[in-house]
Amino acid sequence: MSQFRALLGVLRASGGGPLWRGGGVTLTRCRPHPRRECSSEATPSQTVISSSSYVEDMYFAWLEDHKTVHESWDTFFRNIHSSSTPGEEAERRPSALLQGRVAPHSPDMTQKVVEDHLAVHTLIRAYQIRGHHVAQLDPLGILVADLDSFVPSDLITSIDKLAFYGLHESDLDRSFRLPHTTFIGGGETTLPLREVIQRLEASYCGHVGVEFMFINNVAQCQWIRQKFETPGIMRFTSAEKRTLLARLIRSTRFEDFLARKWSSEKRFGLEGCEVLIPALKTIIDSSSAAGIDSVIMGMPHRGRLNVLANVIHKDLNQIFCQFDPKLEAADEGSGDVKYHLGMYHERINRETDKNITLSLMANPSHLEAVDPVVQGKAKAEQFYRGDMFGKKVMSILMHGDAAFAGQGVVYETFHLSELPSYTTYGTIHVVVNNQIGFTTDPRMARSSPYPTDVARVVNAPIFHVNADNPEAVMYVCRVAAEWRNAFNKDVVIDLVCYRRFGHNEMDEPMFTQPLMYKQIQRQEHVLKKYSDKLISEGVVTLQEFEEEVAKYDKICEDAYSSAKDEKISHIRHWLDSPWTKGEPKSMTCPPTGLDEEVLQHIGKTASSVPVKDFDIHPGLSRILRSRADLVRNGQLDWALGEYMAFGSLLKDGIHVRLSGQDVERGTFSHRHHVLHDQKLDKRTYVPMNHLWTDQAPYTVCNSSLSEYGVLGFELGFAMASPNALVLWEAQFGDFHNTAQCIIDQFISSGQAKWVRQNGIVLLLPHGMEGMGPEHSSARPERFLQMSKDDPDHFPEFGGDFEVQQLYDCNWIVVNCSTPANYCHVLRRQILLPFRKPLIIFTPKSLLRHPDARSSFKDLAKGTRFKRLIPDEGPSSHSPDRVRRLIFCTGKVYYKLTKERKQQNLEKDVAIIRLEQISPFPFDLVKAEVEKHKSAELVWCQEEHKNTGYYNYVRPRLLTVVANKRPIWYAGREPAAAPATGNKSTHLNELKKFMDTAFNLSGFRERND
Ligand SMILES: Cc1ncc(C[n+]2csc(CCOP(=O)(O)OP(=O)(O)O)c2C)c(N)n1
Ligand SMILES: [Mg+2]
Repeated sequence: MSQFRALLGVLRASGGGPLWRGGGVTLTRCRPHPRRECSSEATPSQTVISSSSYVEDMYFAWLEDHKTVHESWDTFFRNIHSSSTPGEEAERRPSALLQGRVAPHSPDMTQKVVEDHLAVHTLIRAYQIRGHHVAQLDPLGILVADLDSFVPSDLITSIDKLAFYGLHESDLDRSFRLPHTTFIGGGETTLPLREVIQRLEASYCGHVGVEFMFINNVAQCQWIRQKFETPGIMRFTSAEKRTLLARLIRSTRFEDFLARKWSSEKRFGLEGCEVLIPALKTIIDSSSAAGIDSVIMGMPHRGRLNVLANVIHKDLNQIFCQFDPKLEAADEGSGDVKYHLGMYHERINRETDKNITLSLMANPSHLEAVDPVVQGKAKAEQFYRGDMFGKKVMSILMHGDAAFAGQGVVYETFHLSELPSYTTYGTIHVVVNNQIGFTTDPRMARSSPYPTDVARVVNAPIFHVNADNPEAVMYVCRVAAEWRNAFNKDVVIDLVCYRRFGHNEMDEPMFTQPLMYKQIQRQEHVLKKYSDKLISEGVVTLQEFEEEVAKYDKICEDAYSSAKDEKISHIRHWLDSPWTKGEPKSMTCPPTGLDEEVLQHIGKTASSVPVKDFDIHPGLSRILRSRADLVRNGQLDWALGEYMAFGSLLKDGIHVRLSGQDVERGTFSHRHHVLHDQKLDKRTYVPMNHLWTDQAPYTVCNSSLSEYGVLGFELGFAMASPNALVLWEAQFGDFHNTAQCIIDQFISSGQAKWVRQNGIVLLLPHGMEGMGPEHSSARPERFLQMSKDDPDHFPEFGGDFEVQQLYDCNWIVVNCSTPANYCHVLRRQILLPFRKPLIIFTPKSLLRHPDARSSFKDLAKGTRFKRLIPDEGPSSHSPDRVRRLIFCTGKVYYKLTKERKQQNLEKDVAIIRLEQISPFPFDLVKAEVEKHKSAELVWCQEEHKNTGYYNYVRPRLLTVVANKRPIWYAGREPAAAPATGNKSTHLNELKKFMDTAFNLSGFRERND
């Protein structure tokens, strides 16, 4: 690096001026286009030779048409030609001829000029590609932001490096024509090599490192080059500088204030990256100017309070009162307000005088988990507002350097960025790159040069910037906002900064980073540096600066005084996206049945191709024909049940969005919601969108192969509006665990922690089909274990118990055994007066099982979801005589009924289906138990004993019978793997537990 700077000193010292003169001819520079504008103006004798390319251009123009150049040029070129022997002209290049350093007709010279130009072009390109590697990015000056002190050999870091290109020191003052792929010339088309290097260095190796040459779109590269290469482009007015200073004051003094008042509190302060606040505000200003009126943000712990205070403009007293240990919570919520709750605020943007809504999403500790959630929420807002290209709504994501590099969900989120049903039309990512993650150095924390390399996969430009240069930061933020507006693509701002204190304010960083922290202690604060700069430039006076500081300090002090009066914390004040729906007006749910005509109409659409000249696959024609047969007979299979639910909700103006891997067709090829023309590529048809003229839109979208990212996205989408049914389907239920963080941190606990309702639906294919340990289990036990209903408490059944219970729970877990019940539960999800996550274990073999069909009657007007399906067969005629009552859920029911029939036990054994497992239908189970007074109570499941539903159901059944009757188990033995991969073992296990289920003396013997 030092050699590089030394060279630049040499370059600058020697100044510009013509590098060579030759042949007694002097040429002056002429702009802009020599062929058209100079030919009649300048003459060879008036012209100083500073540009061989210029003369080349003139020469080619003359060759094409002698009249296009000035007559003196005409004479000049004629003379040269007449002095050459025939045949030589074609060999000769005018620049070689005119330079005069060699004989005008030397082919060697021609070649040299071409080679030197190529070398200079290559050099320019080298800076564009690799300049960021030597940019001065680290404010501390001790680390290299790309983790590599190697200086690329093709950057001119010392005079002898010129030899890399076959150039020599003497070439520094030679002028070269600039390629169209650079803007360093400004208005010049040629520059001396010395100037070329200086300008490249200024553009690419200063406090901004621009990483963009991996982008495979020329127009986008040109756009960026223009933004960073144009001489003098990074200039600011005095007013802009003053605004920047004022924002920096607020950011800095806010942290100082907290540190003074609550010196022993953790706050994950922003010290060392105070510039984040002006950076965000610049992005918001520029975006607002471009028409954005809603910004949805996600961020981690670092600087969160500062962002709430100075970007979102949360009342300071509301923030300060959170530090009071005596503050009482007025409502539910786990109380981790300071670091995790979100915020929503509508205000006027002062710079643009336009309205803007800013929301910061609530987030868990799990770094980066909020990324896809923010994207989903932003997408939903765009969708519902008809903001087709993200011109109104945008998202900003903030990241820590270690988390951005380390967390896989970042990659998953990037991969959604340009998918039609998931794009938010460009996200601005801001990385607070303090070059440390808790106690871990970057070189131990990542294998990539920069923490931002993940963004390269989507061709997002990355602007690395030294955070101690606030103007450079402001500039890249402005460019980032303009980039998003121009191209609707993601962009990354890498704020290379430092962390002045430990991970939190209580941590001692010297334990692990002694040298870095010695330097940090010596490091002058950015506010001091910048205010000194502006004072010395005369932009502000010392007095003005001090007044601005005092003004903000007083704001903080006043808020501090009024915060003392806050005795109660209202978590509802911290909602990131409040719904207008508000509290439920009544705790009831209407029936979820449908008119026969509606069923018929949806059924017909589902079984036809309602568009002309559309060739579908013959196999699909067969499927549609058999659907049509079912509809004619008033019957439903699983796919039709789903169609009825979606179609009827669309009719009522409810947007339905189904997302997940291969959901359009359905993993098991049963759904076929998107028809594909077999003859015309990309011609598709979604019948569900053509049911009624004034229906809501239906979105069905195959997702990228991600669970964490996509489930997070859909959760965010579902947050935006209560009037939408948003479903995520796992390819197989067991894959949900790669999205476990979203399930644990948001879905199961989100409402409890953040007072935020969400009606997302998870469809998890589940069932033991002898297919082996993979793909068999959606792990019902995990969902049930996290259900919050008390196993030991027998509830009171007042009011509408079903709805009240749903209101009180954290999520609903169901396993439907019939298509009609599946349809009902989906409809109930929307007809409920509140929103609650719904987990549905969906079948595989039942999709086509002839017994697993429903009749239109099961969906008729007045019908509703059955939480429990009693036995309506022979056993129901004399329940007193029933000897065994088997409770089960899902597909095992069909195995049980078949076995019971074979064993002729239909009067002796009643089989009850628990369709809603959680919250547990205590009322209905109690009724069944009381009806079958003398029956043994058995829980039967096909899953292993340590998995499935048993551990959830058993204590609740015991509570129902007040522990007075035993609960027996019929199912697979405990096992580590969810299922066997051996077909015969699978069948043996099945036979064994069926025997247990129907051996009516088996449990008695065990009792004896
Ligand atoms: C998924 C996850 N793993 C681990 C942690 C614990 N943790 C909290 S902060 C932190 C370091 C984060 O470093 P970085 O992303 O660079 O942010 P910084 O604190 O430096 O601003 C870690 C490991 C976490 N919060 N989330
Ligand atoms: Mg960090």
